[in-house]
Amino acid sequence: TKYNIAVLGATGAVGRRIIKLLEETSIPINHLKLLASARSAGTTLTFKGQEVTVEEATPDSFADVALVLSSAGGNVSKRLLPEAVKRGAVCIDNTSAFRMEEDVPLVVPEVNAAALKEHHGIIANPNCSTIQMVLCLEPIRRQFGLNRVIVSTYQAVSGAGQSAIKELQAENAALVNAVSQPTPTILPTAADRNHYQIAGNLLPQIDVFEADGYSHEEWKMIHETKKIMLGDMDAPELKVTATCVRVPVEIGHGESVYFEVADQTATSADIRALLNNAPGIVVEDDPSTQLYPQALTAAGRKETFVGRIRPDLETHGAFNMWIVADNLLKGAAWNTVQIAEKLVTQELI
Ligand code: A2P
Ligand code: 11C
Repeated sequence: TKYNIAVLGATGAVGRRIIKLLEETSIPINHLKLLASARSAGTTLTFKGQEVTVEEATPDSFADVALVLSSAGGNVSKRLLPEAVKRGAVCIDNTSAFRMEEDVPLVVPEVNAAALKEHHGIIANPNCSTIQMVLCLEPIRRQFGLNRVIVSTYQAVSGAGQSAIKELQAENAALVNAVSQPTPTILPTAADRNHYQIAGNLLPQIDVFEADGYSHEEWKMIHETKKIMLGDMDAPELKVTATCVRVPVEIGHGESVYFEVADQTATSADIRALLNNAPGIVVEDDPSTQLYPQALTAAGRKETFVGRIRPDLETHGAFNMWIVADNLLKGAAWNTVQIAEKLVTQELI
């Protein structure tokens, strides 16, 4: 079988990378449809050396489409994906629109590919900062048990889309040229009222705030982690807390992760060895040669990088580590294409 595939949000930061990854995929593709808003209808993008015209996404765009890879924002997903499912398509959605619905698998293939079997037409791709963290925590949880996680993130602006990258670049240029700063319109999030400069700055807000004082990004890291690793978004047996911070970096989310395991015999050498053998992870960890993951070296790579693995000096069974991944690849486009490949090989489309 060859599949008709649609990329929804094809012109975006994630969509463009999905197209690129589909050039190398093992999935047999019959026809690739590129969908975006009316604004970019008629423009072209390249797939395998051929120009493909971008079309405006409408419900009827999905007739005859087997698989939709979607990254056009939550509202677009809410409006169009049920229409795609009605027309027989299976959708992999990069937004938070459906992630917490009971019958929607939330999948990182290396962690919980088995959950794909339960799908009812929509599969959710987790939030980028969640993906890279659970990828590294799951081998540890399986081997040693996991009681508690405290994470602080250092997230690149590309998580907020192509327009946020442009905003950082314009602000950086104004800094370098010592001219007045342009008025920020996107960051910390287009969905909130106030916008602040990110160049030369740190913003402890990603997404909007919840009533409890946590940002929605922090909420996602807590509840997505529990759903992916334990199958229950409120699982009480694992405690997770998060602080999410936007940094003036274009690509590559960093995370400082403190975790407590159940098995008190675990050593950092054990954890390093475990992560070394885990799929999708590259250990870069040698203080003697100053080897550790960096945003610049992780950008453009599909793997997740981990280093600075060390025991807490005062709490037994507790460790710290530093994780970096390309938020647009493993955090989004690559994880989505991996899910698509699994659906095809497991005959779930
Ligand atoms: P467009 O380029 O036409 O605006 P990013 O996350 O980088 O900001 O990209 C968002 C993606 O979602 C773009 O491809 C954008 O298309 C697409 N998009 C935005 N609004 C809509 C819409 N109403 N219908 C379909 N696609 C949309
Ligand atoms: C960011 N993590 O860095 C966000 C982007 O729920 O898919 C992804 C938002 C999401 O801004």
